[in-house]
Amino acid sequence: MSEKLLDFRSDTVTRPTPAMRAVMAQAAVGDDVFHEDPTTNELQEVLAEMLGKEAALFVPSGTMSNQIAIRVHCRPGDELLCESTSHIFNYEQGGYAQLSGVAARPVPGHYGIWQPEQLHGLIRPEDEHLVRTRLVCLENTHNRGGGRVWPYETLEAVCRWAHQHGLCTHLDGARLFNAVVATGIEARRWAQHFDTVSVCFSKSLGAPVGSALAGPRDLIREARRHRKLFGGGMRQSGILAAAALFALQHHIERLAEDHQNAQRLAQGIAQIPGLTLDPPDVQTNIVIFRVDPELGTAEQVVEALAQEGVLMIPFGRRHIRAVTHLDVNAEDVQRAIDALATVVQHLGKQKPSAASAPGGPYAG
Ligand code: TLP
Repeated sequence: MSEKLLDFRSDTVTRPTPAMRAVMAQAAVGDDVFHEDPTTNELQEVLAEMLGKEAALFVPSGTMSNQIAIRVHCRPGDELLCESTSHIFNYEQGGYAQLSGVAARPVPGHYGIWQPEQLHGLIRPEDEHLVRTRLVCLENTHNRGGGRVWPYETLEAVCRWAHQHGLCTHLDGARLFNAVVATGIEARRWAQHFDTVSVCFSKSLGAPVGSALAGPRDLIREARRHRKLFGGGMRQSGILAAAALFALQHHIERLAEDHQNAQRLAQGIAQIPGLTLDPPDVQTNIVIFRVDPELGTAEQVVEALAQEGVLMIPFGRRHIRAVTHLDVNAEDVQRAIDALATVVQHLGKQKPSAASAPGGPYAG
């Protein structure tokens, strides 16, 4: 196959652009463990300002950023509330328990979004048998919810409830800037409702590595200690921070293109028999769709699609996720739709043998 491989598995797959590489190569650097890396210091200041927080800390990954946040807010024996499909609950190896002795109480939302009333009554009373409810974690946009943006008033109400009850709030804003572009609501307005906010540069913003945690100065000072403990103290990190700064300057507004491409992809998918969008509407750069069991499993569809040069990712047995990003354009989206249509037509025709194959790897 001569055509390029189209990678819709995640927005983490982007390669730094030549312009981004150029600023990385020229970045002023020093030893960041000595607080002497000027580019990292600049990134932390710029981001703190964008989020309306006192300070920020550059860290290697979104997972580390979330786990450090949990550790600054909680003590062993505390409990955090999070949405059942959140990244913190599902995809961080229960790091809150492994690393910080914290319990998590998952609360199911609607495509990742809660109604404030759902939380009423969930705070544990003071009793020596019980964990102490301490922290509420939200995710915006919500990955597993199909890139859903929290309705602003709902998010505000949840955080107000948390603070009124003495709980801390943390935002996993791995894709916060997608929510900013989708709604026109500035990052600092979203961020003002949270004690700490994590953002990722390595997802939709297109940087090769890095996330940051922002919050009050004393908490970020503490976060720095935990980063060192977790092995995340970096040295000439300015090379990476330069890419993140470049991404903040040049790659936020263009997220609108990714959102349009996701819309195009969703419209194409909706026309293909056997595939159903789930959630039915696409708000940002993530498209999740369901595969009719008659076609086989999500994994079978993804494998067949890869043969056509298009990569997507199975999300469970029935769902597939596709993410638009800097390295795919409208033409690529059309190719992906055509490839999906071809694959579905082919698998549909194979239906009788596939359905009757007993005990195969995907049986049941
Ligand atoms: N998400 C990855 C996978 O882990 C699923 C992806 O491809 O979407 N919060 C959210 C909401 C995320 O989506 C991710 C990564 C993280 C945190 C963790 O970031 P990293 O991978 O930098 O540790």
